[in-house]
Amino acid sequence: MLVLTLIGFVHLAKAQYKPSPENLEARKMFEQMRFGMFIHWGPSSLLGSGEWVMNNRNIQVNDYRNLMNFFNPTAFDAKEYVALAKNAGMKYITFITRHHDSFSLWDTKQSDFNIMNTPYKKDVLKMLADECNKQGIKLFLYYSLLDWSRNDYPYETGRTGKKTGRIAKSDYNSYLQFMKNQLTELLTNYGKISGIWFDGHWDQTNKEGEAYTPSRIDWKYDEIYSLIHKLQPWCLIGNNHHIDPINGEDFQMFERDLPGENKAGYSFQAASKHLPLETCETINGSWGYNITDNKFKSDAKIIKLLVGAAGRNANLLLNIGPMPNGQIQQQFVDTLGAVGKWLAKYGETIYDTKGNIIKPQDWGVVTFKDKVAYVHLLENPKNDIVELPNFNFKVKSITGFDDHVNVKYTLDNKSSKLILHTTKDKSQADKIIKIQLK
Ligand code: JFZ
Repeated sequence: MLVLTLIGFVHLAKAQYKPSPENLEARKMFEQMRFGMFIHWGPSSLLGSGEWVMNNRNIQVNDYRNLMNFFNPTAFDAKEYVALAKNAGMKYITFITRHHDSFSLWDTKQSDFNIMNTPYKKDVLKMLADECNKQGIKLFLYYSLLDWSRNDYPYETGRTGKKTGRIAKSDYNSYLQFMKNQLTELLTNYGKISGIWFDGHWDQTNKEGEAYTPSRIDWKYDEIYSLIHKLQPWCLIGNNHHIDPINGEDFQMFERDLPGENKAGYSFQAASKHLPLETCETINGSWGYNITDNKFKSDAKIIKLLVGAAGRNANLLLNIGPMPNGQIQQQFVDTLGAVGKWLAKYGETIYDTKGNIIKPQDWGVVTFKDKVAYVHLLENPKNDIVELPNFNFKVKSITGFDDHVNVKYTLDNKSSKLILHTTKDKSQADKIIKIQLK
């Protein structure tokens, strides 16, 4: 019995992922950044209907390949993209290298459905990676596990991309090898990669929210993840699988919801207490370029999202879907400019702060850095009273961030409740109050 138990332990210990020191350091840096740019772009952008157009219109693989003949993003300018992110106060970019349609936006030797075979003929990833390096922006790569074009992807058990005309029997081992080869290229030829953002796991599960959601295929994540960590130990792995983190992952992501919320219906999983967190959102409602989507969120709404994420100890990964020629539409540029302007003034209350020390409240959130707590009023407090429960700190001073004027407060030591007597102007996205702690 004892021997068996011991063998079991040894086995478990072996399987348990132990992040490297570089990786742990990278997680800390990831949390400090708080704001990143997501870029959904590729030949699907040509159709102006979002990145799911191949699936939604049941475009056959051979027909879809025609897009390669006229994807020619002559207005793409890596320098401009990176500068746009930087001026918005973003610290990293997560770029789509290959989405579900299977098109590769780099010079890959593993598939001829790639950017080098378009009239453009240039490696956009290389240009972007070099520019990120120059301008001090970290680069993360989105990589789809799901594929709507390849025959070896197990589409038979998938729930999307079923009508793209595939009939040959799939072969996961072949597909897995293909992914490993591509990931090896990505992690070898483009310098330091800060993270890989996987997506598509959910294609092999029942719909989110249904009780029974195991995957119908074994993705062999241990093989994929260990390859990545072997090639670049600091590279953070995240997977948009909408379930609890899997062994080998370094951060947890939420799609269209702040950690702990589930308005979009993808986030039934709880927020990890150990891993860095990230929420991704769109500026309008679409990831890839959508010519009719004019539901732009206001600048205030985006600022509230960013602050709401920081207050929950999470980063915000905000998306742009450039136009097919590589140009970025004015509405996105304007919003990013407005957020950048806000961050230039209030960045100290967001970057390198900790959230979740005081739980999010009806009126907003609190971020902490060193001996300071920043109270973010995102909604008008009822009766001009802002209650901070479980406030187990000593107060030195409480002032408005903008006007430096003292804020009236009472601290009930018995219940550890801090009460601020203040209100906020409706036109303000966020009113910040600075609490200097003893
Ligand atoms: C995924 C992608 O499908 C989408 O194109 C985009 O890249 C986004 C960031 O991530 O979004 C999902 C994930 C799951 C479902 C739908 C969209 N789903 O389960 O139906």
